[in-house]
Amino acid sequence: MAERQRLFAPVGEKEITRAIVDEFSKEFLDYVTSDVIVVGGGPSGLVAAKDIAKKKYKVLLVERMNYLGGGFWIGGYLMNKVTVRDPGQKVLDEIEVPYKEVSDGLYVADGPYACSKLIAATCEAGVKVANMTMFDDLVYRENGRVAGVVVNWTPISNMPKEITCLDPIALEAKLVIDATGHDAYLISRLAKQGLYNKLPGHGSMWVEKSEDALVEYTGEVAPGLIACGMAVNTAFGLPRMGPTFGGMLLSGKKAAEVAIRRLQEQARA
Ligand code: 48H
Repeated sequence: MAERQRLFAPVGEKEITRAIVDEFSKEFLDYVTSDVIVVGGGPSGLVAAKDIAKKKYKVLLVERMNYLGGGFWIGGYLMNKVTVRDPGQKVLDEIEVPYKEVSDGLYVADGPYACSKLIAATCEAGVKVANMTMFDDLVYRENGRVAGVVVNWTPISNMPKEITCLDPIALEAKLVIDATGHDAYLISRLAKQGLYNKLPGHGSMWVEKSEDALVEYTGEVAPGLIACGMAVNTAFGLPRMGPTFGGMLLSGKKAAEVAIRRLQEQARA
């Protein structure tokens, strides 16, 4: 190949590998313990993580996929326009997402625009992300308090179950948030161990009831464990709301308020 003037800096493979391993390891070590771990990077988890981090708490967001956003990229039926009912648009205002009022109190925004702005706002607030990381179990203390999560790489969690001894590791936190959507993985884990009532699953669609109920029921479901988003509907048998997201955004905000209050109480105790 003929020598040309270089466009890029003369950095080779080993430096690139070192940069990745070094930076990842330092951050991961630092986040072995956090103020709050949010599991699930859909709309409710992103808003909760962002609002808590904005108050200068240390927040780790655990997400099983390589991308964040959960169901917020798509409005419904694979169509990428997301809707919110008043007052959900206030969160869109906060993260500077444009929208259109299509009827009294109903707003439509672009899914990719809204979702990417919410992800950016979450990162800008200081939230760190452990993606490709699957929630596996809770860390539980004898005083009945959830004190962290047990995680593994997503590809490892998806290996055939007959392959054993690929143990997960634990991350500690003062509070944990279940934002895993319809499956409510963290609360179901508690339920499987008899530490929480059997989960009823979410009810059928009734948008006018569901979003109010979701925000009302968002909160601490067990000592140290807060639920937000669709996980709340699943945990309390609340109706679903279908393809509208104001409830998710406001549930995330309420989860953050509850978490901040608890962290302040813990600091005073
Ligand atoms: C790590 C995990 C694990 C795990 C799941 O589904 P989401 O978008 O959740 P919400 O509650 O923020 O929003 C719900 C909304 O998208 C929706 O589905 C609506 C409005 N439905 C209404 C209706 O009637 O159906 O995001 C959950 C996130 C995803 O990114 C998952 O990949 C992640 O959690 N996740 N991450 N470990 N075990 N399980």
